[in-house]
Amino acid sequence: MRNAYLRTIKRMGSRKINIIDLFTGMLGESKNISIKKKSKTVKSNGLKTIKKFEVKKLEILDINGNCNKKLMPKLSKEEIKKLYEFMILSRVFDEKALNLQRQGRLGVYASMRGQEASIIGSAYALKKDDWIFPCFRENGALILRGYPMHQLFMYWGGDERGMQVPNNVNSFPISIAVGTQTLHAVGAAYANQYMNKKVANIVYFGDGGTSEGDFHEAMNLAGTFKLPVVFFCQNNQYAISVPRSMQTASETIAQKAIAYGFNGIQVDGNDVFAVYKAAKEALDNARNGKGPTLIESYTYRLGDHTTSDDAKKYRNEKELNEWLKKDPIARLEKYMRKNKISNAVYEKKVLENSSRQVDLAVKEYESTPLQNPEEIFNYMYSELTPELKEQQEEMLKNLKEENES
Ligand SMILES: Cc1ncc(C[n+]2csc(CCOP(=O)(O)OP(=O)(O)O)c2C)c(N)n1
Ligand SMILES: [Mg+2]
Repeated sequence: MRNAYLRTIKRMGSRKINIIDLFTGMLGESKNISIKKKSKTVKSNGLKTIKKFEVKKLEILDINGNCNKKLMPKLSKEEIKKLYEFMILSRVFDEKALNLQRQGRLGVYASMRGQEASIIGSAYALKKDDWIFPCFRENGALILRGYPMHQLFMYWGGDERGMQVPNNVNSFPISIAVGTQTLHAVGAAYANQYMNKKVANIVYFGDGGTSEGDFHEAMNLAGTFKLPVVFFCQNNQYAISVPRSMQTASETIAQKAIAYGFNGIQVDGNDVFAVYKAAKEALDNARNGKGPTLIESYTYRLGDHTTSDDAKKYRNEKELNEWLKKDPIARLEKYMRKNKISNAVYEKKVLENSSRQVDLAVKEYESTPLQNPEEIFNYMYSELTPELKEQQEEMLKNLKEENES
């Protein structure tokens, strides 16, 4: 299917030249427009270049754990350890969630595997008063912000009380509806600006989210009003089974910011130092009245889209193996060992500590009494609509009958 698609694109590519030939011939402007068939470039004489744009990519840590010292952000050894520990905690949480789901102890779950640097590097750059607008793939960012893990398990287990965000965590609820959270973030950023609060907002979304109208409206508003918001796109190369190449004709997602009048940058999303540095600069700019930034975190989803998916049906093993070599955790581990920040004993301790924390969270999740079914009617309207009232009565009647039988 993919090959057929690529063949069609190739055919269209060679036809393009003929269409341009036809077009210039029709206009009789062959003197003004020259077409080099071989290089396929179109040169227009007499036009002024009024603006040129560049798209930059930030890379600091390579797959062998070597870093570009000139670009390295200021991070103490303790801070680097914190980044590592949250990345491991995210992976352990992830593995537990996937296992629970397979055992029927959790609902659908969206894995972060492979995106830990992208998620943790960006969230680590936040200040306590900043706000985060997550989609469904940023459990690690929420954990880093202090979101109780047992509540995340509750949420993924189908208990909406899991998304009752604690007062000490500045986060909006997880947004399953793709792209909608970009508008929430921009609204909040507008409020922050209006109230002169020195607070930044970060909104997460995927490559697929950039095809939503909401994303473009949010970008436009943020650019126009110079709002304190960071658009953080986790480009993990797929939106369920749709590859990034079929999502947009733009060569990068970062360049989309240009059209809206602000900075866009691509970062190696598997390089925690690059992600942290880009996010920190963007968040500082937002807090200091310098407006929004779009960060394209170029990464890869190593797992399935969710537990309801089987990525083997649309991705080949070769591609997966190439990305496995870029694993963000292995890369950071190599750097830390080389720089004597870690050793095998420390790594073992981090893993054990993470497992302990996650196991405790599972215990708390599973020992929480189930929600009363009646509550599903309680939180949307202060007064129920007649239809909902009827449904509520019917449900209560059924429950009563069930209990009596
Ligand atoms: C508005 C809306 N349309 C469709 C869906 C179904 N859906 C859930 S996830 C997803 C793909 C999202 O891809 P991307 O934005 O790249 O994020 P990723 O899952 O790769 O992290 C779709 C289409 C949805 N949840 N919301
Ligand atoms: Mg995606």
